[in-house]
Amino acid sequence: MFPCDFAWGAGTAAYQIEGGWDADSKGPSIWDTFCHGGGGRVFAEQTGDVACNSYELWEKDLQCIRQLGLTHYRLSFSWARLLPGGNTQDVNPKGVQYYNKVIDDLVACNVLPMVTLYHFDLPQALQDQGGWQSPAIANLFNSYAQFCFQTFGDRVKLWITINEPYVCAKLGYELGIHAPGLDEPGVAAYLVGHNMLRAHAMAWHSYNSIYRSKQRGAVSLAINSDWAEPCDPANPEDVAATERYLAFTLGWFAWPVFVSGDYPQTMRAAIDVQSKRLGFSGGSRLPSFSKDDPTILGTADFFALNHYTSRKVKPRGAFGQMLCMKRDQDTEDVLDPSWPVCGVSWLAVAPHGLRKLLKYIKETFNNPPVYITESGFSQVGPVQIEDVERCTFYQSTILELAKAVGEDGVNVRGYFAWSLLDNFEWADGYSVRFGLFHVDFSEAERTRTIYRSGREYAQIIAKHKSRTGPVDSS
Ligand code: GBH
Repeated sequence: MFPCDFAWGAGTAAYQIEGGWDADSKGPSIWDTFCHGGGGRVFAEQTGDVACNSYELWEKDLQCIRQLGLTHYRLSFSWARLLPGGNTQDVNPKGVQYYNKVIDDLVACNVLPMVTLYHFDLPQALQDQGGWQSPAIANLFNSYAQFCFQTFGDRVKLWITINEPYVCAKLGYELGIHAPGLDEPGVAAYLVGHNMLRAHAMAWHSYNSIYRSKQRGAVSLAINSDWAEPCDPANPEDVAATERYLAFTLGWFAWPVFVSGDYPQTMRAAIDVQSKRLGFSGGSRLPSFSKDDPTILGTADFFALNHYTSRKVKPRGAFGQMLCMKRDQDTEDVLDPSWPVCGVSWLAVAPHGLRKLLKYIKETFNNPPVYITESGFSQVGPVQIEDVERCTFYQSTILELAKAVGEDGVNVRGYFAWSLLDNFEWADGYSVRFGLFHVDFSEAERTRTIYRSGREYAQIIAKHKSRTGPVDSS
């Protein structure tokens, strides 16, 4: 039912697991600055200074990966570990050595790496030059990407340029919940998203023209999206609100890359209407692509989807005089009471949404190959190694995935559970656990212990591997 070369993976991100925040000449990133700045922005003032200490304990991670029987492992590179000042004039050999070891070990164990170049942790040196709000960032990112393709692309065949530009832009620049902790509502996030698309596209074009013929890999960006459906499907206002919801999340980045080279019409119209209402006179807050920008359309070799949950949507109405994304989007989302809520407030379990979203992606974006690059379930409060709720989550999610592949004919190429390990869950610190392995953060060894969900995921993988026979490596 799943193709024989289907990727069964799990993912992590550098800042969430590595620690070694200033080890061996690593430069600081915006997350180091954000966490060290205090001010109650991260749960209990926790930091990723040590995290799972994967910088020193990589071999333990490899054991976990092997224990699960993963065919693929998704990790991210810390830009500031490779290039402490953010630019390629100053390469940190110890950083190169670390990722070389990780990649070589994976390949030696027959586990294929998928590498994310950017998972929220901009070098602080580049933030000091304007970061993602400066148009110059696209060139800098492109140089970093080229450096990585050049150095690691002989072994890495699956690349994600930027993880969740939506989250970076909105949580980092609109809401101030993530680093760099800015809140310039209604303006900055659109600019950041724009520069991320320009940066992504430049990196894709570099790969395409310089590296592809030799390295034969594939490059995309990871787009996060919930599934959304109208509260009342018979109410046209709810239907329109749902369309806006999808345009402002999935559409913001998927439309330019997969459909038109530009933002969804629905999104621009909604933003311009609110600008007008509030007498904003600085032109459209959503930037436009110019002929000097790289071509955005067609810059993804597959669709990388991070998917966690679903929403029911209706219009919001009633706002104050504040310009902000929420107002532009003008939607209110509610959870169906039948969907169980897990640890964190935003994550309601509605596995049917994955199947619907995959079908929507197939139909809207011309049947692209899809990797689900994140899917997972969190635990909050007392640790339960027998994490039966998470087991149910993975069982039911993978069942919906099987239907999407088998019945709807969606071209899904792989599934990556989030996450291999309990880790630093951004503003929630260590209070929220997403791992297939429990990590004991109270002791120096950071002991990894498999959860029941990890054991069950390993069984699922083994079952599918045996059904499809060994992967032909020729
Ligand atoms: C992923 O984003 C991240 O890629 C990953 O690093 C992280 O560990 C994982 O989620 C688990 O959280 O703060 O109420 O405004 C998932 C998509 C979108 C989920 C934003 C949380 C925040 C809601 N995220 N959402 S809120």
